[in-house]
Amino acid sequence: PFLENVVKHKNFLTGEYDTSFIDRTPELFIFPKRKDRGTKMLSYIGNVTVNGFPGIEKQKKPAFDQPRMPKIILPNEYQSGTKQVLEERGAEGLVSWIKEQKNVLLTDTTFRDAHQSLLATRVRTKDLQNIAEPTAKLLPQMFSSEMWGGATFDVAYRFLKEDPWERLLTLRQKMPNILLQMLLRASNAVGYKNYADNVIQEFVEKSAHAGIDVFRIFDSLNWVKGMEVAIDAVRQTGKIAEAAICYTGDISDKTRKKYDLAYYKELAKELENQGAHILGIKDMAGLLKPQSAFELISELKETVDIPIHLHTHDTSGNGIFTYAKAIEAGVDIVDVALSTMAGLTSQPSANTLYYALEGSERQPEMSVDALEQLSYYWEDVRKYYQEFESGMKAPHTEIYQHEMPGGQYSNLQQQAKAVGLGEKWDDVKGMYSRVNQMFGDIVKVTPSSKVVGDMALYMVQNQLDEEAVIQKGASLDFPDSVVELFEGYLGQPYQGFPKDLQKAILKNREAITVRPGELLEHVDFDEIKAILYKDLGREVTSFDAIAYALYPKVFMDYHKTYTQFGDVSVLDTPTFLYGMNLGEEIEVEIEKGKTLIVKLVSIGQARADGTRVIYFELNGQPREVVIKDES
Ligand code: 3PY
Ligand code: ZN
Repeated sequence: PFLENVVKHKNFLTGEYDTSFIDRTPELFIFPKRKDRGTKMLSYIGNVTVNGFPGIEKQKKPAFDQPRMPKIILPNEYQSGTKQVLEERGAEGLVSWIKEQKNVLLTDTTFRDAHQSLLATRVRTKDLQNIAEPTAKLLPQMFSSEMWGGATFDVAYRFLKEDPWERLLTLRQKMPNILLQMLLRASNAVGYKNYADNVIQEFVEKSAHAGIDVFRIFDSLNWVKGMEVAIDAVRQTGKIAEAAICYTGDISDKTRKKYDLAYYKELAKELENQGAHILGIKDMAGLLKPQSAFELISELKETVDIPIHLHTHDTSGNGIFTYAKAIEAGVDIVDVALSTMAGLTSQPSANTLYYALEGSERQPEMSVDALEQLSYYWEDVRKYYQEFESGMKAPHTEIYQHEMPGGQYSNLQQQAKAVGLGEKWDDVKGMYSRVNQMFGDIVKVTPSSKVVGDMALYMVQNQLDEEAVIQKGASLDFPDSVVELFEGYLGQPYQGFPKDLQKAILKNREAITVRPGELLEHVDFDEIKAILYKDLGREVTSFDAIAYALYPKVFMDYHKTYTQFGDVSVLDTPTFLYGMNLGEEIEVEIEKGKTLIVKLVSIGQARADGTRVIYFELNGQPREVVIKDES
């Protein structure tokens, strides 16, 4: 167990160790108490069985089929891919390599944006891990796998009760031939507000070390100043800085002048000068229409020398047509998802694009059979998460009106339900676009999109219109996120804030116009480690410290759950989400080669103190746990 502890230790895995590592790392001598682990796990299962899982209506665990694995025999070795190009030729070499390719390159977003946009980001590491090796072996021509960042980071701690760093380390191991890509919200890291510069630098450095190769960096107001620290930090690691422009508005609508072609060209040039290796076009809501894509990409190809990587969402149903036009105009890389995780608020389907480009010299080089087989797996796994589906069943062209990002749609809908506005969802969507206009037509992407959503909910809830907000501003208590935006703490929007609205919202407060990072004090990571050491009772990794710096409460709640229930990431997803049915027996591999057999025997009556005794068999031995019934 000692060696096992050493090689699994995060500092060891990330190279953060030296000869004193063993002396400084007392937890290497703490061997898991097996009995304890079993009881903790039974407590988790008992608890979900009795009380349900947050966000899922309490119900009997449905019957799910075992996900279908690809029937293609996997080669023993991984075929070398883009990861080796980066390793052998460096960042600039990879850029040259991209430019040499005739075929359009593909990024597979199945592991990140696809489920962020379809399933409220709830896909667990276990379900990614099981298909990671087949994916990397069957699709070695993939440019990258977008598998981290965005909302996945906090959702992992908050709802899935697992460590996102473990996800990265695991997928890195199973996908050694493909570039791993993440979405980084520039100065907002993977959070919802600006952080101190050294938090961004530390986050980037450790993410690169743990396995991220391509950082797609964007600012939620397209404010280049807010992206400088992140771009520089990525360049220093030797990894790829893909600086992205968030596409907003509609360049084909000549009456909307704010975000026109000239605006995008200017931004692209700025980002290239800032040191971007790749230019990302992040069409987070799916607003880029086919002909506009042709125009935009054609013009940008003339404007910059670096490769262009296009990201869209298929909400309108126009995604494939948009990609076809962008590809015709020379776009280098596009984002797709496996077909059963594609379409609607997610990315366009890889399988569909493959066929759409048949006969074209830019058709991606890829086994469509592999795409289909991997899609079967996702078709089955997706059913586990059916309770998190948004209910959207067909293309929504109304996206061109409300302009809500793909990843926000199902989340805002949940938020509306939570405050009792579920029945007023249409009003909320309408208000969303009115708030955008009221804010001066701003870029809407996390976190600015969340502010627009918060304000829309606030206005519908309080029956306010645009005029009332200005008139009654002095007596209104606006949501915190709205105040912070107008204070300048998310940066500066293009052409500034509407002054009268800003005055109404801020009342007597002063707004800032400098980069928030210039005002935020550097975080002392040693101090965080010292604080955490006391609370966690174990060595604190740099990963823990960063997570705590980003969101202290979320991290501590995660830790509390971990102390109570142990490592629940080892449970299969149906059990994790629904618990167990009476008489059911499951196997849980708690570590390689160690399997527990768990049977739920019976659930006792609720007692006077609101608890129930749950009777299990653990490896054939009777075991009881006491659960508080929250109903
Ligand atoms: C995120 O920031 O999580 C996004 O996906 C924005 O589109
Ligand atoms: Zn997206």
